[in-house]
Amino acid sequence: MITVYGRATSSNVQIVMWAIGELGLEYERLDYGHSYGKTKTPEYLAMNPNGLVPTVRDGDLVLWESGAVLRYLAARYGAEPFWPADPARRAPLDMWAEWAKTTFGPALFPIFQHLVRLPKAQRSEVALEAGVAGIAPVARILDARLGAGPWLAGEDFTFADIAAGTLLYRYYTFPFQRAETPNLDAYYERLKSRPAYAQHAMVSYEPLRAPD
Ligand SMILES: N[C@@H](CCC(=O)N[C@@H](CS)C(=O)NCC(=O)O)C(=O)O
Repeated sequence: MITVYGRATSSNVQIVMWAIGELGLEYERLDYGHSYGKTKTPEYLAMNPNGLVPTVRDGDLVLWESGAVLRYLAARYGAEPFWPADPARRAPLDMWAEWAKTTFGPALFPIFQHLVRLPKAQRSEVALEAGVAGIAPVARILDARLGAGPWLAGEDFTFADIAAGTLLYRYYTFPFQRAETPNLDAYYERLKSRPAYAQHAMVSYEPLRAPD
C-alpha cells in the first residue's frame, strides 16, 4: 500500500496520483498542504525537509519530488512500454518529461498566478499578457512533437505523457487566448478519456483561488 501525503488540488500530487491510477496500485491519499497544513510539523519535515507536497511512502521508502516519484513508480511497478527498459528509448521520453517540468510548467505559472492564485489587487494584466505570449511558443513545441499522436512516444502511452499531460487540464480550462495547436488539442481530448486522468488530474483549482 502506497501512502501519498498531499492535497488532490496540487498539480504535483496529481502527477503521482495519475501514475498510481494508470498502474492500478493500492494507495491511500492523505490531505496535507495548503488549507490542510500539517506540512511544517517535525514529523512531516523529517519525511520531506521542503515542507511541500507530495511526499510518498512505499514501505520503508520515503520519497518527494513528483518527477522522481513518477519515475520510481514506473520503474518499480510499470512494464514495457509504459517504462521502456532500453535507455535509448526511455531517454528521449524522459527528455519530454523533464521539459514539461522545467519549461511548460514555469510557462503556465504566471497565467495561474494572475488568473487564480493572486488576490485581485495583486493581479496584473501586463503580467498576464506576458504569460499568455510566453506560453504560445512552448505549446507549439509540444504540438509539433505530438504530430499525429496519439501519445508522446507514438503508439504507446508512457510515463512521459503523465509528466506532460497533468497540467493540460489547467492549460485548457484557464480562460485565456491559446495558440492554435490542433495536435495538442486532440491529445488533451485523448487524455480526458483516460479514467485515471479524469479522476486525478481534472481536479478543480477553485479551492486555490485567492479571496478577493
Ligand atoms: N518540485 C516539487 C514541488 C512541490 C511543490 O511545490 N508543491 C506545492 C503544491 S503543487 C506545495 O507543496 N505547496 C504548498 C502547499 O500545498 O502547502 C515537486 O515536483 O514535487
